Amino acid sequence: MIRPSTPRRPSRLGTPIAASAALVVAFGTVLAGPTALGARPMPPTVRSDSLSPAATVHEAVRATTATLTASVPGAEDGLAELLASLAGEGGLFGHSGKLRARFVAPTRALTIPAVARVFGDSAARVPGVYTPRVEAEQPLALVTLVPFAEKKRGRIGSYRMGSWPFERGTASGGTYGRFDGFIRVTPQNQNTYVSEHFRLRDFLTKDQRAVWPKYLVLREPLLDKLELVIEELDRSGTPVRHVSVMSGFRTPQYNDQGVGAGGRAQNSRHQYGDAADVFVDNDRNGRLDDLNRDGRVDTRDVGVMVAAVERIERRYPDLVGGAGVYRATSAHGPFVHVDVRGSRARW
Ligand SMILES: [Ca+2]
Ligand SMILES: [Ca+2]
Ligand SMILES: [Zn+2]
Repeated sequence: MIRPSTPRRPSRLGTPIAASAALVVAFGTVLAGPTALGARPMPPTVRSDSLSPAATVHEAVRATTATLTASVPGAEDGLAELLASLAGEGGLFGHSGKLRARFVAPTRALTIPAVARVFGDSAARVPGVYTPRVEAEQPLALVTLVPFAEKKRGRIGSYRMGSWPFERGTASGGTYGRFDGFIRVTPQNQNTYVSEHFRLRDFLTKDQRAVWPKYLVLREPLLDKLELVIEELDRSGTPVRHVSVMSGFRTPQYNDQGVGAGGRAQNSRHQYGDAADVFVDNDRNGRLDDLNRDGRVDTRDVGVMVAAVERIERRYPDLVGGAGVYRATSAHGPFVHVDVRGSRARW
């Protein structure tokens, strides 16, 4: 399908175009949300039966790239732009290679005409979780976000969120500024894996249990860092089968309830979707495990996790952020706070 005259610009587009094309192939099927809103699954650009049963993302990438560059004027630029907005420093699957979802604002990459044409208009307009329709070596979901502006008077629908400091004109710089939007989490899509060890539901604010859909802010670099820390623990002799997220995203209205001495920070990173309070819990008893094997569970075991965080931050400076050690109280066991605020912080 490629015209012989199609210009190739590998130096600028090499890896990005390949990875973004994987998305184009991968997201044909609407898992939840859009269907309820009346959207139709888009027609596949590359039919899955035209690929071998063992088709990998890379094979699909090549096929779709060929189709796009041949049939859609400007597609190369569109794809490059799409990937630039998705891939980040670590590539499509992150430094860890373990990301299983990418989050995209509808106003951003997907409104590029070439891409909307391939995904179908609904993928750009309708928030939802889009899952692969071709067999892929590495599964990946595309999450189209709900625009921030859909929050009205502190709510989306009946889900209470409150207001962020940048809406009140305070603390609005850098990573404390406006973000792309919200993930709409439904009973149907809450089990979607966002990385190898974590699902959407793990990061939901722990209130309003009966209210659906819920809304979530979550950033891929946090997931990437958590996966790298798990890998680092494994590598250094602390096998990890399960990490429990005690607290992931916190809506401002929920966070505000816990602000005070010994409590939550007024402008907590948890409100920005890049922080999580976690502990290794291989035996799934709801408490941190005895990671240093001294017969006790205490902050020294949290220290084993912080040491892994330190090594990961040295290796991946773009994932630098906060690490905080918390001791057990009557309400919870010891845990570590991890975030990717962009500058080093320890407590
Ligand atoms: Ca445990
Ligand atoms: Ca211990
Ligand atoms: Zn925290």
